[in-house]
Amino acid sequence: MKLVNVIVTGSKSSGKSTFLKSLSQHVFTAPEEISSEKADSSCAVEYGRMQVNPDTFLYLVALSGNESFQFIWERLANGLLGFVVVFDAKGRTNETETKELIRRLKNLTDTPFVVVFNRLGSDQAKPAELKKEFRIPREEQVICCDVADRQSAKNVLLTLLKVGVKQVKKMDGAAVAGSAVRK
Ligand SMILES: Nc1nc2c(ncn2[C@@H]2O[C@H](COP(=O)(O)OP(=O)(O)OP(=O)(O)O)[C@@H](O)[C@H]2O)c(=O)[nH]1
Ligand SMILES: [Mg+2]
Repeated sequence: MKLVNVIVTGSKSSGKSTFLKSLSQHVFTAPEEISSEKADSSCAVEYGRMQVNPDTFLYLVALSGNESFQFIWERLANGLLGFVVVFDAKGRTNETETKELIRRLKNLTDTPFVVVFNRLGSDQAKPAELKKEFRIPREEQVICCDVADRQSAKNVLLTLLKVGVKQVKKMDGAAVAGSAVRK
């Protein structure tokens, strides 16, 4: 049996649990909260489980985006497909915190990530403008979504996979270019 993880993160009330519920056959919360001495606080970790084929389970792990809980990322690194950062684009609360989270992700890891602009109305800023404002490296890393809608949430996972595939292709290209230079 194979297990793969996706970390679903973001600020408080951004829609992480709703995203899990839309996609998962089972949702459960870890019995004990994880504490962080750094912040002198604790956070609950929620898991959503999806069976993607007879022997593969995808675990969506909802975690606070607060820096104090970043150490959990390393513990989930085994089989980690990537990160989904959820931002409540309707309320636009915790904007600074979300920008900081994206900055940390870019600096710390090459693991693919996508940023979900949850509940972005048509009258609000366009994804390209948000990409710029939130300093998100690539166009395909930005996705508008209503996390309460299963199909919309599914598109987020597909987008994350596409970002990962594109990154791998780019690495292959770089390796070929490198070997050409060496010859
Ligand atoms: N209609 C709709 N409601 C949403 C959506 N996303 C979040 N909500 C509502 O927004 C609130 C917060 O959503 P949650 O999914 O609990 O957010 P969270 O990020 O898990 O929150 P915390 O775990 O407290 O940090 C809930 O009342 C949801 O019903 C959405 O895409 N559509
Ligand atoms: Mg939650």
